[in-house]
Amino acid sequence: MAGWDEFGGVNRGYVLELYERYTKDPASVDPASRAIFERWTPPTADEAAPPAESGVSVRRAVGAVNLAQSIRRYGHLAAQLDPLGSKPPGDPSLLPDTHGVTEDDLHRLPADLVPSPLSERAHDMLELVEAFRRLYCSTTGYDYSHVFVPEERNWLRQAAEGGQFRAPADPINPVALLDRLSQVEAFERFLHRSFPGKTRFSIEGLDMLVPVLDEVISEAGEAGITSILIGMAHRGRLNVMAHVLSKPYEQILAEFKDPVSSRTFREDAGWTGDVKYHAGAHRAIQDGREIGLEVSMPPNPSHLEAIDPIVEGMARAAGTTTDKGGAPQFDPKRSVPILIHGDAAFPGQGIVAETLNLGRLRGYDTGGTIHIIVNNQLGFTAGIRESFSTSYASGLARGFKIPIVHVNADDPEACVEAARLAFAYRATFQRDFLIDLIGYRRWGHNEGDEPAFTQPVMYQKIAAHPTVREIWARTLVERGVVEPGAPEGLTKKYMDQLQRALDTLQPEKDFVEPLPGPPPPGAAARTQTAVPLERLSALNGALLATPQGFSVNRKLERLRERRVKMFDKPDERTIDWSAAEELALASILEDGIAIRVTGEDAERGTFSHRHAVLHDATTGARHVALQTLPQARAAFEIHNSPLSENAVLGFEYGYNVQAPARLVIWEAQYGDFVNGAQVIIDEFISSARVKWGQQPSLVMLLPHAHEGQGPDHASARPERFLQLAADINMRIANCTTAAQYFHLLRRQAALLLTDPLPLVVLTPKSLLRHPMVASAPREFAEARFRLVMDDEAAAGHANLVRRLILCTGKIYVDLAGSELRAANPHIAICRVEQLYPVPMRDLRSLVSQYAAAEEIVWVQEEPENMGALDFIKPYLEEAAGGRPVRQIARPRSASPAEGSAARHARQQQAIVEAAFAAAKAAREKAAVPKPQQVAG
Ligand SMILES: Cc1ncc(C[n+]2csc(CCOP(=O)(O)OP(=O)(O)O)c2C)c(N)n1
Repeated sequence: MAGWDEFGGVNRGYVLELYERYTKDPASVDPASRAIFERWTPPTADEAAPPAESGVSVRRAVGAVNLAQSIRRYGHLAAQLDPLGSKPPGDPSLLPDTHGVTEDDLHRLPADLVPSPLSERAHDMLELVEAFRRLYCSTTGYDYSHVFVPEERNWLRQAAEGGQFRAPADPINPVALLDRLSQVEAFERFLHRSFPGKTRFSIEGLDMLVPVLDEVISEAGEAGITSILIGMAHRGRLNVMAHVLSKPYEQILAEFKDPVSSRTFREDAGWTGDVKYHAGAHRAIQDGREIGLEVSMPPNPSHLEAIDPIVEGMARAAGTTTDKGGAPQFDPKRSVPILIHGDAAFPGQGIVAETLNLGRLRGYDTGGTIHIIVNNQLGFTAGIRESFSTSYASGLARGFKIPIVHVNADDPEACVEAARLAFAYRATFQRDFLIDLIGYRRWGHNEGDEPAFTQPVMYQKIAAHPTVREIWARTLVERGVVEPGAPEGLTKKYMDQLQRALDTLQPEKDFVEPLPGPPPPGAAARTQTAVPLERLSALNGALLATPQGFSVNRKLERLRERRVKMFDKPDERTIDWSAAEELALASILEDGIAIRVTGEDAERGTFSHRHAVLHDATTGARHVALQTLPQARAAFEIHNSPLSENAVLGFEYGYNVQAPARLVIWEAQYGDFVNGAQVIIDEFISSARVKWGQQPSLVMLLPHAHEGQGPDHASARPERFLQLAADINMRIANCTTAAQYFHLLRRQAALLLTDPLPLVVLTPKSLLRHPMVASAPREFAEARFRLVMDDEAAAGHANLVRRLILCTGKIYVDLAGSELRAANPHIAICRVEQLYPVPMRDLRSLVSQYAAAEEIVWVQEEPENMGALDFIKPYLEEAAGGRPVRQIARPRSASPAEGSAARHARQQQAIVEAAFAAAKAAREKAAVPKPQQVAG
């Protein structure tokens, strides 16, 4: 027999209305409903229909139900969410009139028309509607209706209406909460008094952030979580560091004193440090448990929200085990990411949407993030209607089906309930939850800023508005929980504690900076990376094995057949770029180092070269050879990333710094797109070491070369990386053979723990399959990474060489493969395979070998204002010892490459011809027009 459940999540009022229509005219309802109604027993009075004695029509009963449902759905629009008292927008659907019912009707209808824990306690619909209003239109706005999964929606509704996360079911300790708020407020007041006008980005107006975090952390501890990662910007950061992460007051006060003389400024490491509200902090909580809880807040740049994907990557790494071969194991019950956003930054910064989009993807899931918008209703000077087009600052989260609770930050009990709800939902469904903590900003954007210039009315209100501590203290006195005067005693206690800390401060001693150790000099050059032929051959065999019955795509099968014979002739160039990569990764796994590879289409490879994941030609089943390798002693994972650079690169950065012993590789679709992640490169990858002491070792593979595909499929912008290169902060390579790439990857893996540095590799496109780029097996077994590569053809007659060409990357193949080469034995073509750190010793020794060379020529295919030219020229001049250094390149240009393949070919040919042209003629040919004068 059909019953209510047949209608799934549809509300009962609607069903009754539909049924009434059906009884009058069955054809007036849709066929699916008609089919159900044919088998349906209309609800009895007990169940739903208005009792006959109520005298209320079905239509009005439907209206009553719809009213109740509307309050559930839209009640948040009438909730008092703004502590400053602005009027909520409200909504007509919250009024009985809109639904054609009166209070009298409601009074006569039974409450259980709408099933709810609250209807069990209500005598009639009127009481239920009032209870709904008290719940849904209070200081909490439950914004859930966009959650599509019925199970989740029911859980959320049950949680709100059942009240199990608030007192009395789940009591809070009111005095402890007052104590905490006193501590939070005293900290800010003390800094305000002691360091007037100094920027601290006070938490005041959103003080409840600290108890909210306390609550989440304590729930996490009880649930056995071992790692909490908090990402947040400037606002309230000092307070959170002091109280949630237990950063000592002395250290914070010493930072305010800014004792220059005490700094162990280390010129060799280029240490710059960072402002105090960007620093990171870490706290370990043992609480008698065998495995404690680590709470960490990584350092953060000024760039708002850039920390989001980094925290996600850290949480993923913290929850992942990689100590066995196969795929890594991710356990969502080990780590929890908490992201604290600004109300202007959350809707404004695109990286937020990119990060939210990672949430449910296989390679990026972190088991749910707890988001908190610290909503002070301002973004610097901009107001709400200047900052977002959604109704709330949190609007973006709706599209990702993230439940949202808006909560008035002046209601401590409501805030604590929101925190509990967030954690419980995350623990139950492993999904994101968002708390929109709505408060205000007591001072200007920073403490030296005058907010009344732009928000005079708001700041008049704020000046007269009591703090949340005062409000809570008054409540507790009124409730008789604390004695009058006791709250002031708490504040004094904390002010005194801070004063003592300041009085006894020894700023130079108390100031501690997380300086990184300098990289061991020369470690990279000494690293052994060769792998014996037998070992390589065994790995190759294992990589080619497929599961019983697995049918490999026919085209791929042919390629794989070639690989079977790869080691038959150790001195023939049988190993191409992608085989070299796979062998490098396999040998690294055999060495016990876990690997994570991601990037757009990284599994197959943009250029259809990698095929790290095979798909059975008939069933589509996946086979990942690097996960079935018997030799592997650590886990391997590879994922196609979503179409993002900024968040995805940030995520890998976070994963890398959290798990520095694992090799993390990110590949750009084309190198050109890497500038979509410029913030991550500038603020983290290149400078985190000298600002914060982080030691990243992320690998970035950036396809780069001029191949006639237009301005946007040519350049990974090496000039940008070279401009950022300083203080030994990264390695930049542009290698030209498969064996070189193999050794480079192996060297990176070997140095992860002793000499970690990010590695930027400009990788080939068309050269992936070029015979000149392939290497012989012996080069894998006997050599190591060469920073510079001599010209083997010319080295035997170095004394005859009159022109020494130096270049990097693909142009080498164009030059060395040119038909002009044979006729020019007096020209040597050498390669700089590592651009940074500049291999000066090798360069000097190479140049001195060609003592008869009259000129050194740097040849590049990039325009003169791009590529390595500007960076490398001074080094070449130094190595040249007085001999002239010339350049041949595309003319200076605003765009990296030509939009036409024909023009590209002509330009490329011109470069090659210029490189081989007779000296004088070459100079004329290479002369580039002077940049035009800019008017004005
Ligand atoms: C990407 C970026 N753009 C601009 C800024 C400059 N800026 C610093 S704070 C701020 C306002 C942020 O407002 P909101 O997100 O609401 O946080 P609040 O400061 O109000 O807590 C701006 C624009 C920045 N830090 N980062």
